Amino acid sequence: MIVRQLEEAQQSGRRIVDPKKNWESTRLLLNDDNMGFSFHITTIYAGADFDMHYQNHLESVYCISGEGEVETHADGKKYAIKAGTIYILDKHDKHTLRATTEMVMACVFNPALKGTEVHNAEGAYELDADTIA
Ligand code: 9YT
Repeated sequence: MIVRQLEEAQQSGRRIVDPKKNWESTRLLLNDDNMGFSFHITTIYAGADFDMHYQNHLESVYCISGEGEVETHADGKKYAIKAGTIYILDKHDKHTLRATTEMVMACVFNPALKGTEVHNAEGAYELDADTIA
């Protein structure tokens, strides 16, 4: 069994800060744990408004706290996000995330992230990222 503490992970290389300063994410469970998915606690900063398109991954996002909205580009639908909301990008949906307040999210990625990924120009993660040492 593997046991980790968020507070400890936040002090380590598991905490990744978005170079564009929209979010930070502490990656508690990664590819080298061999679970088939990765699990992260992500903070979306208040006022963030940015596009993502996970062409190489499926992602589920559960809101622990905060408020915002997610908009899917294919149909222009907007969904309110508050504590208890989950959105599931089962079609690699291109989307915009907006944070009215700071939002804390639990995020699961399949395939698992390796550790150091940040968004490319399309708002996706490449598959050849480095593993955290
Ligand atoms: C909700 C979302 O995808 N935010 C971007 C960061 C991502 N959750 C991550 O790398 O943990």
